[in-house]
Amino acid sequence: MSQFKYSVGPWNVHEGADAYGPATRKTIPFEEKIKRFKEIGFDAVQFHDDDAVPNMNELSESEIIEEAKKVKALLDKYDLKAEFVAPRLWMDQRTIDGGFTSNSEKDREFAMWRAYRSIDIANALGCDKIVLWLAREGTLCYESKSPVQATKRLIDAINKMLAYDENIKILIETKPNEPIDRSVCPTIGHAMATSAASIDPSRVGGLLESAHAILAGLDPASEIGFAMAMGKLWGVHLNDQNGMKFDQDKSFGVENLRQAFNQIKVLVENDYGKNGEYIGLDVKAMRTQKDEGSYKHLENSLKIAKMLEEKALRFDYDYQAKCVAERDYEALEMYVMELLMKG
Ligand code: 3MF
Ligand code: MG
Repeated sequence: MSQFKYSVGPWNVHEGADAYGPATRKTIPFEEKIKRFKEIGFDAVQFHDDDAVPNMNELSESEIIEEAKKVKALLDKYDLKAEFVAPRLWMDQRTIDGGFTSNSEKDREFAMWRAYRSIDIANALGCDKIVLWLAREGTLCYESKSPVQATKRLIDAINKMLAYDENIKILIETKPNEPIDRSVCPTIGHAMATSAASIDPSRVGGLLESAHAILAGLDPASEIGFAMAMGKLWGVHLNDQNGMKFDQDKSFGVENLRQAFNQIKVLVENDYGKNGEYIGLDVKAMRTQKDEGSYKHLENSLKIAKMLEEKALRFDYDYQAKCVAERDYEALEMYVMELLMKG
């Protein structure tokens, strides 16, 4: 039995389009995805605001809430929870230059409108977490934005959300680049500092994605550990990444097995999930995968995470202490390799 509950987003089952080519798989209807998520063993679903309410820009504020309630009924039907809602501030014409940190006041207002609606949708879905993946909050042309002003604008936007709803929690999902070049909030350390600068640090935390840490040249397990030391790791997106290149969202553990093990180990050791947090698997199938394999990467990632949890539970802390006392880290390292490589 796993100590963890798992979540997934509808975007994790996708058609395979990339920047250089069209879709390779057919679109799967939303309800069918939800049904399969439950069958595969997930406990909760992650939402972008418009995953829950498509065309929300054309709807009134009360219509948006009504639409979100229909999605809540669908989740109830399949006995799934909503983990979080994320305002999708990267698709719209009005967020080309970023939302919260845009140089245009009108665009910043639009971003706030979407952020408030995300909170309304979260309430209708019965969850209290808003994730900010700050996709375009940064620069392509460095001199186009002041890093000081952009950071202050981000804090200001977060403060407005905190003031809008006194129960909502904000999780900053950090990422150093892609689609933006230089992000205003690239690492978990930045998220923690932003939290500390907000009007209610107890309601601003972080979400660490393995691939995003690797893209920043950092170790995902250490990023997780840092946020946990602050009591502010409220979400993770486990996946994998082959070095510092484009964001790959590979199945968890398939590139960096020892690094994956250490992510699970730090989560196990620090009782991640004790306040209802989920392990999210933010993975994507390879573009080459056929339609019938649309969910295999999710099944594989879940299986790998559970196998690594079992290894983490078997970790011999007495032997570790002995190696540490003798400063024999070669022996400790070999022990870890054998733990991972033997059945
Ligand atoms: C991009 C991501 C995003 C976020 C999602 C929810 C589309 O690299 O990781 O996935 O996870 O927006 O926060
Ligand atoms: Mg993610």
